[in-house]
Amino acid sequence: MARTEIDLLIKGGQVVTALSGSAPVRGGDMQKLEIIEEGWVACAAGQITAVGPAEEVREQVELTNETMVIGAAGKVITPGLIDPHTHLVFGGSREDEFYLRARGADYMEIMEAGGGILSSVRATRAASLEELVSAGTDRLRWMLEQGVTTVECKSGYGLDLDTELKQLEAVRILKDAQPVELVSTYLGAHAWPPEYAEDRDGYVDFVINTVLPKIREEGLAEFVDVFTEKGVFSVEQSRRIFNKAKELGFALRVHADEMHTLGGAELAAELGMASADHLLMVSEEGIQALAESGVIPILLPGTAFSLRKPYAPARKMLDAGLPLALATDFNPGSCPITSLALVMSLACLYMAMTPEEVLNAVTINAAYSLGRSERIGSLEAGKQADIVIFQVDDYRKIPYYIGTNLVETVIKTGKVVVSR
Ligand code: IZC
Ligand code: ZN
Repeated sequence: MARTEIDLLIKGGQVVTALSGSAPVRGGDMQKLEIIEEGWVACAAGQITAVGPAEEVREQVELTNETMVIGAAGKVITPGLIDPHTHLVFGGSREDEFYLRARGADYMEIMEAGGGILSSVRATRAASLEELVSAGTDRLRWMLEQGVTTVECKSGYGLDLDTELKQLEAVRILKDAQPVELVSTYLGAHAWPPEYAEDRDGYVDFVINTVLPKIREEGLAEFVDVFTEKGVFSVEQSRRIFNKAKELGFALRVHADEMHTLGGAELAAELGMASADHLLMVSEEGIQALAESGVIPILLPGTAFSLRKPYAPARKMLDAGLPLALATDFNPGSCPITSLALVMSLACLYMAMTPEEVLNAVTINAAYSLGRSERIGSLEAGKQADIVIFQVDDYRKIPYYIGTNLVETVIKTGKVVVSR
């Protein structure tokens, strides 16, 4: 057999990956991982060419003078982590509300009093494009240094046309300006803008007739999301927005059943969405509807932690055979957490997920929810070389050492982009 010339070889670590393929892993199968002790990962031109035990990979590859060799003995090698739900780009910050919430103030009450999301809307409207890009660059660096190589980013802090476009334009600039792969989502239906306080259906009309077509025309987002929540967007208002988005060719994600049991999960199943996110308050019927659909439930335990709310019923969903993903929900209000590893620890401790389940959740299932699992989300020949090396010898230590960044090396499309 002809050997492939490679430009990167990672050798001798514990290789840990979802089983091969691009399908999501569901229910009981989320316990399964492929684990290769003292494994090798070979890459060429940004792609993985071989993964396996040393003796197998050695026979398939040819090293040249240019081949970079990284010794990973005593280390864990995983796919690049994927964060499929963030509100990355915003102006200002909300540490003042953090103090209020620490003393017992409720997140939704702060919002209803004109703070919360609307406070970030004011700061984002006031920020220049350059300021949004600069802040986004810093935040993406924090995430990359913690092993995250793909991040979904929502708008939703403009609510008017110009600021929503400015946020999505910032994401477009960031895509080319730094290594993390970004996925854009339009979340105009995130809160009621002050301009439409007395005419809520007028705002829904504005989103449908003005903003969605413009964003489609400019190619500024792949997904459309809605904050479907009591006091925010009703299921009926959400359905109107989603139907139009679908007609225009967007794929869909939804903030579902976060604070109240409203039926967001059922709506996600009805419309064949890519994901239904949060689900702290999902009903039995909602779980059943998701089980009969292809929707990926994305759980965000950092938000439950930060808001001191009950956690989503992960074990019930796994028992129902669902393919769970996990994300940070990084945002300036309910969850200022950039660490996906911390979220993995919280998922283990407070949702009784296992280290195997959380690894599948932040790799292959997260990739699938973003429509990218053919290319990323596992370590296997033919996939993109997005790889993390952790400075521990067993993958179970990743969620176990809570709050410590164990990342040593991050490789994005075959290039070393973090080395600590
Ligand atoms: O800025 O508070 N829940 N949207 C829905 C958020 C939290 C983000 C925020
Ligand atoms: Zn969110």
